[in-house]
Amino acid sequence: MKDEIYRSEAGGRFEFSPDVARVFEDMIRRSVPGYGLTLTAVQALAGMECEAGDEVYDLGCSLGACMQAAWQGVRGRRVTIHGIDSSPAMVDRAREMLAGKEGLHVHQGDAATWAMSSAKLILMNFTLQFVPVSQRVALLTRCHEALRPGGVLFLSEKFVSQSDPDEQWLRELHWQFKRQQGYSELEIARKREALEEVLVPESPETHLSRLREAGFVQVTQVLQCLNFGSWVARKAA
Ligand code: GEK
Repeated sequence: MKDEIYRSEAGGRFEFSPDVARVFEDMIRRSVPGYGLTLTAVQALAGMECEAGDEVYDLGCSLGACMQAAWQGVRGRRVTIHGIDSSPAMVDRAREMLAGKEGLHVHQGDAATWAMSSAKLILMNFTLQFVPVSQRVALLTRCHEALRPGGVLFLSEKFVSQSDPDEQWLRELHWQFKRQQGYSELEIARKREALEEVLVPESPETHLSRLREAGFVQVTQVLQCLNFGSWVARKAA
């Protein structure tokens, strides 16, 4: 279903409402440049890291696209994949969409407090940006603690550049991407306003240093498309 939410609405704070959940597949593909590549990377990472009996968590799973990518990567290996999302509407739709896929479980809850343990892989794609900045290091530290030795966190975020001219350039490229995906100037402006102080992006430097602060020993960037990036971080073996 096509995302036309900001064609008619005059604004308000962005929420993961039933209306957003209905159009979310279209919204994320037309809003996040390189989203398909993120799923490709998750599939490859899960295929490389996970063995039979392993546990995977996807924090902020929305409709479960990353869970499905991981599932395809580990096909036939009896890996359990838990998706956690705070939006009841997302959880309801994700459960419908993943029905019948063995080993995939969707839970409604807060990533900041959800009990995780013995994880081999934790996915957090475009979710940390919605968590209050003051709580981000604690969440990453919990992820680090929940991972088994040698386990991996895959983190994707919209980011900002520390250089003003580069930031302006990246931002304009993102708006151009959205125009080319069929969003009007009005839709782009309304969504931008709705996300003010809801989605708070940070710089790649901040992500790298926070991942290290949370305890990860090996941290590297694996993807960038315009102002969206992904990092992998491994816990010491
Ligand atoms: C994908 N990963 O398709 N706890 C749990 N869920 C949360 C929290 C929280 N504290 N805060 C926000 N969410 C997905 C896309 S979307 C990204 C992730 C976007 C959930 C929120 O309900 C939403 O479903 C998701 O995180 C963010 O790859 O819309 O830009």
